[in-house]
Amino acid sequence: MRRLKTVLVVVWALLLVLLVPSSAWAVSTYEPAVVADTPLAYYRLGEASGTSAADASGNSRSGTYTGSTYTLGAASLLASESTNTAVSFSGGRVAVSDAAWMDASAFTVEALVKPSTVAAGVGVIIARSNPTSYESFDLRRNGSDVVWRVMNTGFAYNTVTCSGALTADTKAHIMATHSGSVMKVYVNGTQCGGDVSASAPRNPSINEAMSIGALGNGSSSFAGTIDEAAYYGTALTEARADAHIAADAEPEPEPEPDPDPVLTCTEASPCVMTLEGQDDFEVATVVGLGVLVMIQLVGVIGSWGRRG
Ligand SMILES: [Ca+2]
Repeated sequence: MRRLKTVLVVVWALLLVLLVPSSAWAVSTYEPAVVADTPLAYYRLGEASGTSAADASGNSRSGTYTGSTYTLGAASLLASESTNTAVSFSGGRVAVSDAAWMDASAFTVEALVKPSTVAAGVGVIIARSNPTSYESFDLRRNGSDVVWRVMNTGFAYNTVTCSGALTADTKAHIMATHSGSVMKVYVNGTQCGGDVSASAPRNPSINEAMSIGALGNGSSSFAGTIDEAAYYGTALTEARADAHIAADAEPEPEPEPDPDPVLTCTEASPCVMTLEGQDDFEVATVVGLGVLVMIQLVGVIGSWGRRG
């Protein structure tokens, strides 16, 4: 009897595995690609409420939504994952307090953006700047250009400009790097603006907060959606930009679900029952499991017979 129970439990477990739709196991494909590059901080910006912006890097370096004009729960800019939302900015920002972990001598900033306008004007995507004057780095929109500028230890800016890289209401993946001596920008996985030689950045030696969506004093705010903002302590390569973008490939469309199976009488008197609306694979699976159960039952009955 115990053996029969074991067989039935196994059969039910198999049926459950087969019946749970595969979409229930769908997970983000972009997040692990980012985390694989060990970001110092990674803001997915998927909060539905509250003022804390969680850090998905595993380093617990949360930021704070601040300023009056930002909207949580904007449509995700990831093609592969709609459930982790984004933030629509128009004056607010995410502030991340100054800390020693920001003081990298080589670094990368990355985000998905969807500007609501590319008209003349500036909108900061990610910056590390103090409220009044000097700053460390600043990735921004200027009109339709992407501009990456980093202040060096001589208090001068080194700048990469990607002309006309942005279109209004169109998403773009942006990665900007500083190796300590060379700055690069990749928009949608393609380098633009060329290699720019740069002096050593001030970044390792300053005490300034980081902010997403505006400068640290709230000015030069970005108008539009920002998503999946990350900061790394190394200069990532174009191959990694490509890998992140590839990881965000749109999922295969879900196949049309089979209609509920229906048992119908296809011939009257005597009634011949037909199972409709079930594809061959599922019918074959059920039949196969049935055969397995029968084999086990025969074994159990046989062993009872031998005992008798
Ligand atoms: Ca997100």
